[in-house]
Amino acid sequence: MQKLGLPCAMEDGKPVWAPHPTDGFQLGTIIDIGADTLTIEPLNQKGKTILAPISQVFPAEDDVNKHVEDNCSLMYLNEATLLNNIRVRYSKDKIYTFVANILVAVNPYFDIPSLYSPDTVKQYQGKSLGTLPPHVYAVADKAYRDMKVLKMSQSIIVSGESGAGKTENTKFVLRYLTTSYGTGQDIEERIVEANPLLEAFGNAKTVRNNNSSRFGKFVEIHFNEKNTVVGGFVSHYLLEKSRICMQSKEERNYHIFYRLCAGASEGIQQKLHLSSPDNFRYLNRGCTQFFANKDREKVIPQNRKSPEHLKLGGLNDPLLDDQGDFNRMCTAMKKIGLDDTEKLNLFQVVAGVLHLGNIDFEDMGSSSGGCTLKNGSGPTLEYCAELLGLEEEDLRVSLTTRVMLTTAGGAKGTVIKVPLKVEQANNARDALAKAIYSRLFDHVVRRVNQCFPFETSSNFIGVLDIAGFEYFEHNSFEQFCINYCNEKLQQFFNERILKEEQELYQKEGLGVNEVHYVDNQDCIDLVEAKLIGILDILDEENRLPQPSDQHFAEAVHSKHRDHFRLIVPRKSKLAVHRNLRDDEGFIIRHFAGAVCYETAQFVEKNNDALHMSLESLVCESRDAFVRQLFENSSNSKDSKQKAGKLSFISVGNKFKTQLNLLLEKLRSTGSSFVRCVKPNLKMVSHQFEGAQILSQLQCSGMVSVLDLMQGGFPSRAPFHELYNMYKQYMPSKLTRLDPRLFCKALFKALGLNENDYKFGLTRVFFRPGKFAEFDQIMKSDPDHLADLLKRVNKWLV
Ligand code: AOV
Ligand code: MG
Repeated sequence: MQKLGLPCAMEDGKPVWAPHPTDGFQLGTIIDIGADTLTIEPLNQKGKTILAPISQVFPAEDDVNKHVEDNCSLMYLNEATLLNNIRVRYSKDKIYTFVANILVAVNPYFDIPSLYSPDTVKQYQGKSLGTLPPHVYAVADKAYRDMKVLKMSQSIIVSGESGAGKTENTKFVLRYLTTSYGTGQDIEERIVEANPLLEAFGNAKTVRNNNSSRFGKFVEIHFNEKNTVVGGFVSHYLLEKSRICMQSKEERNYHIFYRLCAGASEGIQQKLHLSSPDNFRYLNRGCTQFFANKDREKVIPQNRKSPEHLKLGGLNDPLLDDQGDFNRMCTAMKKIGLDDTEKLNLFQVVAGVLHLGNIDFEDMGSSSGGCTLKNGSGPTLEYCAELLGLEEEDLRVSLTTRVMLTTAGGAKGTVIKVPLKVEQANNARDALAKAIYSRLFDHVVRRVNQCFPFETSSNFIGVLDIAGFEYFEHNSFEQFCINYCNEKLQQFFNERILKEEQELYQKEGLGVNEVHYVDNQDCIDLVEAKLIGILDILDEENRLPQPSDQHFAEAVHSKHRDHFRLIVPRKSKLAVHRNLRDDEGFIIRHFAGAVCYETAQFVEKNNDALHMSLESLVCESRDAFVRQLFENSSNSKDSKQKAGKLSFISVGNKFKTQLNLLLEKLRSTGSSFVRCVKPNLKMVSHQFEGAQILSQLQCSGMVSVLDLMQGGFPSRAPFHELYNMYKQYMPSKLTRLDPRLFCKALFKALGLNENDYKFGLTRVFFRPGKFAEFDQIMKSDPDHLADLLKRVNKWLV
């Protein structure tokens, strides 16, 4: 018996998906229907019942072990059937699944044989979506064909949480396009080989991913008017700077530091005064727990357990092969055309940062309140100065004092040196290290871009590899920026998928009810609006003589007292946040869920400027390379005038500008989406953690897509395609009709239920699951087909 308000597929006795705490969903049957809850008997626990809200129970397919390549050919499109389809496919090592044109990619955590082989690459070239099994190559090829046919640049937006496989899939796309549509010259190789270099400087081991990208990137491959690769361009976003000086437990600094220590030749080691990573403060405070972790030990590949690796000390992570990676990186550097001098320049600055980190301070113990270098910091200071091209004395003074402009006593403009306390000197040292390293990273990207220059380009295919929505126990400025970015990308996704889908229905005259989705413009405004947006409030704080994180948080709350998207930490569901005071954080209701941001350090993290004394120190380095890193910094000019003023370069607003440029670019291209999914937290193969995968699908907006599809017509085929596909099975009388009439006649003859499909102006649209049914009749049932042909004939007479 079917009750009011339930989808027609859900009635007593029929199988349904009911919520399950770890698997996401479990199969069961409805045994009682309440006002807004259902009583369900789980299939594998006869006699037991659970109660579930109606909104969280979904109709199941008749055969739950069946899987489909395009999720839209299922009868019931909902989050439970999507999860199940992905699960069944994953268990057969089929990691890719389409939901209409959106590709879902589950990280297999092992190399699936021949999935990315050169033969596979060849197979996908020139093939329409849907003719071969789902693959990231299919998406890449569609982008290429669209670019060619529509004469329009394309972008592929790859998203997902940390460790979901974004960077790997991005690399597969780049390799696919360059090998398939290049000229066979080394420009293509360079585009691919740029990655090891970027990853050496911008990736690190985190608890979520042993090779986590700590920056976002948009890689464009440019094509000429003949649609062959002519060059490339990389834009990068927001390198995580806090990692340079400090890492969380079991995490590491950027790969390059360890690789240099492990792999550089003895000559270089000596020149750079390097030794084991354990001897450097910036490296030895993260990964300390590693060897105590028994679980991880089990998955260490045998070949990496060699004594050579272990002798490098506790910081050599057995999961990573720093020495081998160093060699691979050097090969890549060579391939993209970096000579030994350039290589050494890079290494020298990296080593300089390491030695800088080892400089320690101690109280002078006098009334002046200042500090000095501990034990004069011995050779450390000397090494650091040498590698960065600085005078030891200048470095010492710049780290322990600050230049101020005094206005006291009317004597305007006297420059004085104020001694720093130990803590302030530590901060100065770390700020210098972060500035140098992030400038170095900018340089690496700039240098990489010089390797594949192009004079003119007709169109490009851009691949966006940027971190997905993040919410941790503690969320800071980095999460705030990345989630803001994801709000913008989500809006773009909605625009492209939801809005354009509805526009298509309209254009084709289908008369489908509009599907409402939540527009997140209000959330974007909350962050980026002029003056009252959180980014501007933060900048305003940064410009105050004495900015404070508390005052900033208060300002955010007071300017947005009744904003639907903004609430005080006290209202959090989590106890850790409920204890925060109003001036210690704020909660934003994002499209993917509420996140509590702790505002400590927001002010500091929002400022990219070095204090004057340090800025002029590096700008006047003896070393041309170091000088060049700081060349176009806005502070270096008229530095005299700025003496004493706290300089400020906004990180948040720079990101906002970059992001808006990126979105402008994306909007001007055709787009495809790849949603990456991380199957489990242990980072192992063949383990499917349903509940947390479900939450990723929800966060990525896939669920609203399914809602739209379920109410609409997710499968569609242009008349001429259907005509070409089936004409071979048809009598000649029928094939003489034009494709549209052909389809009409065929559908009429088949006696298809008119609710299952609609004729648009250029194509047929099918309700969920109905195209697959139709296709099956056409292809696999000769008796039925023969009968059908008779009817078609009759109908045509
Ligand atoms: P991410 O880019 O999404 O995370 P990665 O692309 O770095 O994630 O993938 C993490 C790891 O998963 C890789 O280092 C591989 O070991 C494995 N992996 C991913 N995709 C595949 C695949 N298709 N086949 C085999 N192994 C794979 V982050 O950068 O952390 O957000 O910031
Ligand atoms: Mg990555």
